[in-house]
Amino acid sequence: MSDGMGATGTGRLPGAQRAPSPPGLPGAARCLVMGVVNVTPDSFSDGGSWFGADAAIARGLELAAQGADIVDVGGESTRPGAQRVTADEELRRVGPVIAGLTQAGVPVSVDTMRAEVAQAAVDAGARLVNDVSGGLADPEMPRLVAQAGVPYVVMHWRGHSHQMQDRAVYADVVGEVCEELGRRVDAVVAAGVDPAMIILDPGLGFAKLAEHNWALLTHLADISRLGGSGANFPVLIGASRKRFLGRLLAAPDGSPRPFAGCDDATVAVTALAAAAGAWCARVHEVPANADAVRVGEAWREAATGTGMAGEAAAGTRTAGGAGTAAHAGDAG
Ligand code: PMM
Repeated sequence: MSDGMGATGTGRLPGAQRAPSPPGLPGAARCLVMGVVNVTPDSFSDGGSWFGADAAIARGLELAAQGADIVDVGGESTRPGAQRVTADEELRRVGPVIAGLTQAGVPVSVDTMRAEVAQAAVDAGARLVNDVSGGLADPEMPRLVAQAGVPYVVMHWRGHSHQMQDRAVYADVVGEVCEELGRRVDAVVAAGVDPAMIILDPGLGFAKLAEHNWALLTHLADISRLGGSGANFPVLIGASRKRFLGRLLAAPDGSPRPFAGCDDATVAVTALAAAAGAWCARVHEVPANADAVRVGEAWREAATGTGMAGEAAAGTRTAGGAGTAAHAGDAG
């Protein structure tokens, strides 16, 4: 498969040309950081921490102040085995939080599989619909997104939480995820969604075993182009605190590292994904990930001979900032 990096790519990291942000979202001069606020009692990584509108709004404001470009607000846990909540309950959880954050000027996305919730969220000011089912859970969703004219995260998904791990069976995970995402893109475009509004997500941990997640992370350029050489979609990744990191960092007795001990590993994935051209990283803890996307970007630019690092290499910048000629001469 192509690494999608073009003639300047020299194999340092398999990098994609990062697609621009869809209209209405922060620009993407680097990989963006999406901070997570789960207004749920049971999300596996932060369930219960921000359950209540005031706590959730305060957390969203904190994430934005720490450097989150977008704050993703969800009211339904998608952890493996989770049971669904009603639409009314989901709306009750996320509505005031989205309204409070957007009124404070924070760019907000809504993490929902329901058109009804997405509609209310957009009405309250959400700028992005993050649908982990890619329009499969609620057939009304693509039409609603098309009418609302907001960007849309189409994630790879094979079924609701109670059944998804049984479906983590692949002969060629990258090829199959690209093919299945491609079919979702065709379906949502047929429902009226502008392709320029689509963001793709490989759905780490959703009907995926650890080896599937790693394979997908190392093929972001293929996901961006759906395995072909056509359109270059922005790619969002959600590795933060997921079980495959806990398993990687397991204790000698094999017990997985608890999620709260996986933030450093998340930061490492964020840096690598940013270097490989990811458009956005969805994370629970922002500060170190906000640093990591800048490291990843400098790495990518140096590898591809573009941007700040490339200008420094060409001697076109003379003072100030990382990657300048002056900086390059520092002993440190
Ligand atoms: N993961 C979770 C929830 N929402 N949205 C996108 N686009 N991508 C993801 O990988 C994703 C998501 C589950 O994680 P959480 O319960 O810790 O939020």
